[in-house]
Amino acid sequence: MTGRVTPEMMRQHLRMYLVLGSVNCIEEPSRIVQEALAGGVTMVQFREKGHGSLVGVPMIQLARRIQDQCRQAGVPFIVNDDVELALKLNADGVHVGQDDESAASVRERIGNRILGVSAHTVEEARRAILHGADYLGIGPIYPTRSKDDAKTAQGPAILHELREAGIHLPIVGIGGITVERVEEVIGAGADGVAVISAVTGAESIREAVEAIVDKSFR
Ligand code: 3NM
Repeated sequence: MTGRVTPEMMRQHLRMYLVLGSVNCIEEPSRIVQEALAGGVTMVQFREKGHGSLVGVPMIQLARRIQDQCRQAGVPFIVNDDVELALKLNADGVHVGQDDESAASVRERIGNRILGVSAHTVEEARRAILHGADYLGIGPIYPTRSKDDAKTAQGPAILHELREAGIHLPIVGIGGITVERVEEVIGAGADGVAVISAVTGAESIREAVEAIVDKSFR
């Protein structure tokens, strides 16, 4: 593998970041991924979490299917909170939260693969950067129903606060982001938006992605 992803490349990958697992999908997840890729999704995170989520072989099979789709589309495939799975699949990266394995330890294990870290405060953001994060996931920006243990929504002000505190690492906003809210999130300092329900619950997956991509250009 070549070196670490550059901040410029990372910002492009973050523009329209689709996060999903089987529990977020009312239809076949790989069909949602296919339509989303056709609409211009720039990165995909496999997040198989929550009540009723797959484990074992079915979980790995789904991950592989989505990874193949991403590979064909030339879009990075990131695994949420499962370094072992990411290494087994040779995924493009890993995303971890504050309650998961420490970012420093994940960085050591994944080499130059992309490392995303969820942060909620300036202090957490600074620590994640020291530990080798390539991007920060900041949320929830708005109230969300897609994460059981989500914290209180912080509003877009947290993005301003981080930028004003001198945090220049690429940032993606997450939590309750809809097509209508994309401009506010980008305007507050995010490089892109990470969404689950705005895409997985859309009547037309492809059109929802196209609308978000359209608005996430600065
Ligand atoms: N992480 P939706 S909020 C996976 O705050 C996730 O870190 C969050 O789903 C965080 O786009 C969230 O449907 C759920 O609100 C995002």
